[in-house]
Amino acid sequence: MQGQVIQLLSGYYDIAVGDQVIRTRAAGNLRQKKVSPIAGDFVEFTPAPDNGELGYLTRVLPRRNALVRPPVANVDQAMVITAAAEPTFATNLLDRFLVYLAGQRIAGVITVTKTDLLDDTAFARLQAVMNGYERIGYQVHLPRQPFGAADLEALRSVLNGRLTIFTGQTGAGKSTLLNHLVPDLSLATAAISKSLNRGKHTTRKTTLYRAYGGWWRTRQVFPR
Ligand SMILES: Nc1nc2c(ncn2[C@@H]2O[C@H](COP(=O)(O)OP(=O)(O)OP(=O)(O)O)[C@@H](O)[C@H]2O)c(=O)[nH]1
Ligand SMILES: [Mg+2]
Repeated sequence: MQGQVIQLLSGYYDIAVGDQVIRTRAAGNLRQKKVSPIAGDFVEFTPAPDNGELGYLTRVLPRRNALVRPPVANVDQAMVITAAAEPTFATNLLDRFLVYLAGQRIAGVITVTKTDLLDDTAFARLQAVMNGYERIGYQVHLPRQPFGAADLEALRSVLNGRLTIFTGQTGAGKSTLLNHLVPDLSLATAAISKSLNRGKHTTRKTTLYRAYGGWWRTRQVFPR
C-alpha cells in the first residue's frame, strides 16, 4: 500500500491513507538502506497483520523537495506570513522567502497580517507593492482588516489537497492566523518584543496537522 507519512514518533511512522492514519515501523531492510523517512514522504508499506502487530514501512518514494528544521518532504506550497507592520514590512525580506521557496519548487502564497495597524495611506502604498507580486504570478492575500470571515474562507480553500508550510519571520503572526483559520487549535502566541529579544520560538511541533482537506505545519527557519 502507499500513503504519506504525517508523523514520526520515537521509531513509529504514522501514514495517512485517505482519511485513515496507520501506525507502522521501519522494515529492517529499510534501515540497512540508510533511508530515513521524514514527514511528508510518500511511502510504500505492508499493512499490519491481524495479530495486533504493526505494519512495516518498506520504501520511501522519490521526494519532490525536502526541507530541514523541521524535516518535511514534498511540500506543495508555503503561506508566507508577512506583517504589514511590527515588525516593519520589507520587500527584501519577503523576496528572500520567495526566492528560497522557488529554489525548492514550493509555491509561495503571500499572506499579509497586521493590516489593522496601517492607516489608509500606508495601506494603499502596500497595496501598490502587492499588486506587483500579483502581476508576476503570486497569490496575495491582503485584507484591509485581519481575520474577516470571507478572507479566512479563501485561505482555508488554499489548504485543500496540499501540504502547506506556514512560514515567516518570528512575530509575523503565524500562530495567531492559524488560531483563526483552525478554530479548535490553540497555539501559543507571543508579543514580538519577547520572542525577538530572547530569540525564543513559541512553536515546536514535528507533526503534520490535518485541516480543510490538506496537511500543514509551521516553519520558522529564516532563509539565508
Ligand atoms: N494588531 C495585530 N496584531 C497581531 C496580528 N496578528 C498577530 N498579532 C500579534 O503579533 C504578535 C506575534 O504573533 P504570533 O502569532 O505569536 O507570531 P508568530 O509568527 O507565531 O511568531 P513565532 O511563533 O515567534 O514565530 C502577537 O502579540 C499577536 O497578538 C494582527 O493581525 N494584528
Ligand atoms: Mg508562533
